[in-house]
Amino acid sequence: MKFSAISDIHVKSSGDQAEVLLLAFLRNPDVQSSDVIFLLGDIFDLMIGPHSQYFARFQNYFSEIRNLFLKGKKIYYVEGNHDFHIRNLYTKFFQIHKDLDPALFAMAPSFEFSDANKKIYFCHGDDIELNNPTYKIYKATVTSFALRYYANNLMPHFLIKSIGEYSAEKSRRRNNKRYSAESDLTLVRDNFRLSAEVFFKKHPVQAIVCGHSHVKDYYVSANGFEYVNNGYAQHSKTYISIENGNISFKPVFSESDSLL
Ligand SMILES: [Mn+2]
Repeated sequence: MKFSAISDIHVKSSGDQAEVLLLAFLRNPDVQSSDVIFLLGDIFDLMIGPHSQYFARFQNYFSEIRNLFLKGKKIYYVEGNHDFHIRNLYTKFFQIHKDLDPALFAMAPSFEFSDANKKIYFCHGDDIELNNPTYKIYKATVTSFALRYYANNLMPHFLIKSIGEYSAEKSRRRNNKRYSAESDLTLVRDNFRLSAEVFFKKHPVQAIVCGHSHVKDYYVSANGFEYVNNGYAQHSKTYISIENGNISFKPVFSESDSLL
């Protein structure tokens, strides 16, 4: 089997560089030849709740996934911490596009596949991350029943849009800082390797595929599993490809794209 996975693209608005990357990923012939295409969270920044406005704001994305579903391609989505409470958005999407098969789309906190004698675990990465107590409080709050209800039923779209623009500016500053210090990356990378080790003890698999850390990494554990993270997609400009159990990073853009 063949899987393609990407996360942490952080598309803020249609026409930005992140959207260019997301569309190039979805249009990539190698990605399109996968059995399953995984979107592992933080694809959008922000996308919260089932607001129909997203269909217009991210028209290119929704028409691209429509094309993929028309071709019978499967897309499996794991919500991140910048795109969540969006299950009902996809329910609406399939209500609008009655010619598409909703069984081609799945959403879950994680997915597990067995192929080529390997059990492969796909997630966003925040659920396995250790040593981040403030994040855990944030995550528990945003996924609480009350906020889920608010996001699905009451939260106005304009509020999410303005929160998105504010937090985009904050995370831009944070990322600039993050990428200026090499030692910071090593700490985050090692914490995720450790998190993968701890996860593996409770839940043994042969490969853990995730994102969230924004630190690209491929690590083979002495305990006999692989951990792979594609990092911040706008920096890595790659995606994770798993073909017959073999994991590699592949470039999102083909050479013909760069000639455009
Ligand atoms: Mn994240």
